[in-house]
Amino acid sequence: MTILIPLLGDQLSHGLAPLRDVDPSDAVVLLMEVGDEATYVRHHKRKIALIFSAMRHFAKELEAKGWRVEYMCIDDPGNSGSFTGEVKRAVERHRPSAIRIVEPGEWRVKTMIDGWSKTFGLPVDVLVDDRFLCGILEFQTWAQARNDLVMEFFYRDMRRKTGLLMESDGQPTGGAWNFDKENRAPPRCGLNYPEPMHFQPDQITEQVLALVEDRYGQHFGRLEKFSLPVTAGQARRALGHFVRTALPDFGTYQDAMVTGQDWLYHSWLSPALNLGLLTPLEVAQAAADAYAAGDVPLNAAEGFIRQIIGWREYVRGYYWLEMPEVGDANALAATRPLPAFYWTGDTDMLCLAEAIRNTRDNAYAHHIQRLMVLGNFAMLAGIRPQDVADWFLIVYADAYEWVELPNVIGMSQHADGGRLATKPYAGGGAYINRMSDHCGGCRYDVKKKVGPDACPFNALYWDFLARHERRFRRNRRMVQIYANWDRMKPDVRDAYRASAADFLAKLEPAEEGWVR
Ligand code: DLZ
Repeated sequence: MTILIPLLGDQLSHGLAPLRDVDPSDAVVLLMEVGDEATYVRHHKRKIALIFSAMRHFAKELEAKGWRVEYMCIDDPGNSGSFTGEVKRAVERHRPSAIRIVEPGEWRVKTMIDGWSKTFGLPVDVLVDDRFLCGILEFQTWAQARNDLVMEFFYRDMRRKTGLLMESDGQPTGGAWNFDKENRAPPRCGLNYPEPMHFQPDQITEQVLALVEDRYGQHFGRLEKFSLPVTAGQARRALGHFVRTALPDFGTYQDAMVTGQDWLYHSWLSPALNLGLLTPLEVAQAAADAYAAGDVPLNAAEGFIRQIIGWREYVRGYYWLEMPEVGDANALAATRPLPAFYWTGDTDMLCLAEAIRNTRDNAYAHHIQRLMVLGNFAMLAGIRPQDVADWFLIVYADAYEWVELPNVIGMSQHADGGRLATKPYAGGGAYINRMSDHCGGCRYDVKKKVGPDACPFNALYWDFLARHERRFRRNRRMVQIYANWDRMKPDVRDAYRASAADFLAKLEPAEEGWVR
């Protein structure tokens, strides 16, 4: 009897659970390009192209390995446009005895799959996604034993579990778990930024690029110079290239921002990793091996490995622990719509314009652009967190809800009331000036505190803290900040608040209709 194995667009791993322990002659693997997934939010054109191209390449690789694959192209006649519709048609074609699928990456898709057994009258076997190092249930057990979800302790457990950067006596390599104090250097003159590995589109990718421009041409973003890896083989080459050329300086400069430099020392591997072209363990192992070989310093290897086996696994656990309620969380009662410039890039604030340009051109921005520029501005300005979350989900090629929502609602917008981060990630112009070269070329003056020429981050920062004083004043990590506020004369405080109000009153909202 035939088993139907639907594979979703971010499940492109040859070692995926339903592809193990099954005789390929007993199974039909179904990959589906469906309109609903491209438009439930209007994803960046480059993201859609990446997923379709990677899916098409993966289907060919499966066929070459002897699997019977059915591939539904977006423009196939009869394509129903949804996962459930395509699985229904496949069930009618093949009359399988069961469906086998890996748990999906979004709550929305999980609720679809939960209905399949009843709809199709078939057993639906939903397998654990063991590409992740920490299972959903394992994280729930970890979380239940604690009052607060401190990532650092979770990360240490993951280090012990994987043995990465661990000594035989159970102690962390180098005598410490974390070397972040060495990882906050601002950029300096004379640094050479290595170019990440770019891949020339092949015929499959060229076809997809034309199709996406034709169907989704009105979506945000650019397709020109598409060069992302679309196969596991390419992704592995990109990983090796990153480890050799950028990882040695990744740690030291991971929070730096430089005008015109879109990657600095970041890996740009997250799109491939989150599609399944790479596994988290092979990525982290490559960094650990480079350290063991003496090719990269410990602060770089440890900082990178923490992102992969610590933060990435932690936010996935948090997502499934807190959904669906966290999707609507708005602890700071932020109601302002997203500003239009998040789509157009049309702002005089150079740090924001640069981050949005990178986002539009590459469906990418690095971590500190996302957190301390785009996210920070949205939180200070009181933008509705669900607008911010949808924007981040749309514009980044690596964004699936399991990873994007905790990062936006929890970490960057503090909309979960501090469940994920004990303090809001708020910063004024001084932070951006310290960590970037943007302010020198900006029409705003970062040294000015208030008025039309002052960097808007300065007044917005103090206005945010004043607006949420009752919530944050007693936060132990913010005592010093409020002591500074208290030391200001009342007219200085009033001037900050008036300057912020002037700026916010002129903020043009994005046109309605793009947000869910
Ligand atoms: C994001 C996306 C897009 C744009 N298109 C498809 C698609 O046509 N077919 C598919 O299988 N997956 C697509 N995806 C990724 C899915 O949205 C993703 O697999 C689910 O949200 C679960 O994480």
